[in-house]
Amino acid sequence: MIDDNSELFKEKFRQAKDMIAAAGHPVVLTGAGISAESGVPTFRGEGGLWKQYNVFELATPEAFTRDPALVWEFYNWRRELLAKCRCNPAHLALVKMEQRFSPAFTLITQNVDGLHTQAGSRNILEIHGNLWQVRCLRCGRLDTVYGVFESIPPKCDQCGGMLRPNVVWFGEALDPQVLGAATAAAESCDLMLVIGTSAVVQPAASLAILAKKRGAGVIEINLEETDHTGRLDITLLGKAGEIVPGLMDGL
Ligand code: BJW
Ligand code: ZN
Repeated sequence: MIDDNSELFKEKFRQAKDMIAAAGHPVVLTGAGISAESGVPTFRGEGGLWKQYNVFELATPEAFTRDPALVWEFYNWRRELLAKCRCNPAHLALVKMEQRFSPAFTLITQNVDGLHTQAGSRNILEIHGNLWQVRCLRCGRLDTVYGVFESIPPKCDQCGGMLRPNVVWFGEALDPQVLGAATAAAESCDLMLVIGTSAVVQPAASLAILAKKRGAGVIEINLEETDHTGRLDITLLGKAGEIVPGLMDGL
């Protein structure tokens, strides 16, 4: 349910709809909150722990070097959980938005869950990688493997090297091509929707500020206020699964 049913919320919602309808080349930036209603745990909510481990201490190259089997156990657990999750009305509403604006539409996601692809979005920049992809540490081969690995850490079919999840851990550089495309989209868009991100992880968080500085209208949708709130044009507080379909209704 949209938690704020006040006249102010209705006015902001109406303004947001008008901004979307008037956009020429919009960008959407999503974070873990858009998948929360699909059952995917967010990072900084209650889902910040796995067993007794802090997920931020596992999602690092140092943790993988120290104990690759432990880190793979964590990723196997996430693979098992994610296999049961399905895209929700917010993901589907963004497919509708892409169809309305395509080809002048870019979806930038920090999520590694692949749910935007499952929903049917096409022009997606997965700036933190993808949980279903693996990369060989020896030969660099990229592969997509669904399901869990029976033997961990898993080995490359081609060269026998150790595989790692093809995601971006803290302290690692984002793929320069993907980040370059995301930055270019943020610099040149005339509207940005920022959905379900706590806006604390860089460089993703700066993309919304960059879009705003370059003159785009920027709308935030989140359950709660974030570091972005007050720096953007409109913040709509509520569930992405309810607000985003409402925004695209009649588009
Ligand atoms: C709902 C909802 C509902 C809930 N509806 N809303 C500048 C200053 C300080 C530090 C740095 C800096 N620049 C770089 C850094 C370091 C670091 C960083 O940002 N640290 C900060 C935390 C302080 N950044 C990096 O290390 C990055 N690398 C880098 O910059 O490299 C530079 C370099 C260059 C050249 C050579 C070498 C290095 C890499 C960042 C990688 C982030 N990786 C992770 C893990 C991915 C893999 C995996 O999943 O296993 O990405 S961390 C985690 O955070 C994940 C997420 O994509 C990311 C963002 O989280 P997100 O999506 O915002 O989720 P939450 O949980 O935080 O928030 C959910 C939100 O949803 C909340 O607001 C809820 O309210 C809301 N919500 N339900 C709507 N139903
Ligand atoms: Zn290999």
